[in-house]
Amino acid sequence: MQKSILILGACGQIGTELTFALREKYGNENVVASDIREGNEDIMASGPFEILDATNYEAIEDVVMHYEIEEVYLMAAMLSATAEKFPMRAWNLNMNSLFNVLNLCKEKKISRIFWPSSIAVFGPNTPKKNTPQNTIMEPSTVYGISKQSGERWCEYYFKKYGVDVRSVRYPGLISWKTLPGGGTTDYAVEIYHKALSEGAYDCFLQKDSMLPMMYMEDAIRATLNLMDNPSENLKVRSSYNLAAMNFTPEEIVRSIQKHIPDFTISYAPDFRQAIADSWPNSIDDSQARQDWGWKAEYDLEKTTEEMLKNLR
Ligand code: AKB
Repeated sequence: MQKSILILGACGQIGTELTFALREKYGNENVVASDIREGNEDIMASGPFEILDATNYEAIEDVVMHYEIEEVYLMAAMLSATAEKFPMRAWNLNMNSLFNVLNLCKEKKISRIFWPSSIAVFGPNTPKKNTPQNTIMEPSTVYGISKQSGERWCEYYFKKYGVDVRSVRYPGLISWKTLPGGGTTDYAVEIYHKALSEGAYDCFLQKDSMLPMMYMEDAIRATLNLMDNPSENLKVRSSYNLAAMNFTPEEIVRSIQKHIPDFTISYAPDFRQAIADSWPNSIDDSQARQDWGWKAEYDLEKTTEEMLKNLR
């Protein structure tokens, strides 16, 4: 099937791999990558690339019209740790970029949107274990507040204007192609880099902080799968819970030590500990399994093998 796609925030951790996957699926020339600044050279060289500010409605509209874009993936966002330092900038980027694409779809200039939400929509009063799809959501972080508001707006635009917006609540994502930036779950990527380069890592979370995580290949498969499903299958238009594995820093260390026995860890929790403490330990993703057949393939051991093999 031929379609024309725009990715906003294509040079970030998820955007990079999503761009490669979409170009493979739909053809390089049909997938326009964009970001606020130049980034990954392969992304800029392998297909159309535009410098684009996701908060600028007119600029996005120009690109949409020029390339006759049908689908937009909005991956530009400020993540949890950075957002705590720049609350207003985070709110401006995370919300205005979403309104821009929702309004483009409302005005029938595009026909479908993917927008990522996060486990950050949950807060300290949410049940921590097997967090259900529908539950108490009182996020205590700037990023979480923006994602929860975004979910409400997505559902509103779907119900009120028929905007076909689809979303998942990503857990922490582990990948080797591009480093994450500004998140609380970033430690689970940094730790592999440091294990190989220095044989030691100083972790900013305490050893028993359990968080939901996912290997990038699963996350990309989930995203493409959700976007491929017929609209009538999708019962949730806020955002779907998505799960793969849950682990603590101590557990990821043990998994790495199976390959690098001398690897050592020290713990120096900082302000990100409070963010991690407010998030679930594990997620119930049965609604996604039921509606569109979601199932994760990577557990911690398989993720560790892939990360070390590819980073080496
Ligand atoms: C973060 O740590 O901020 C992100 C997320 C869980 O959405 N990785």
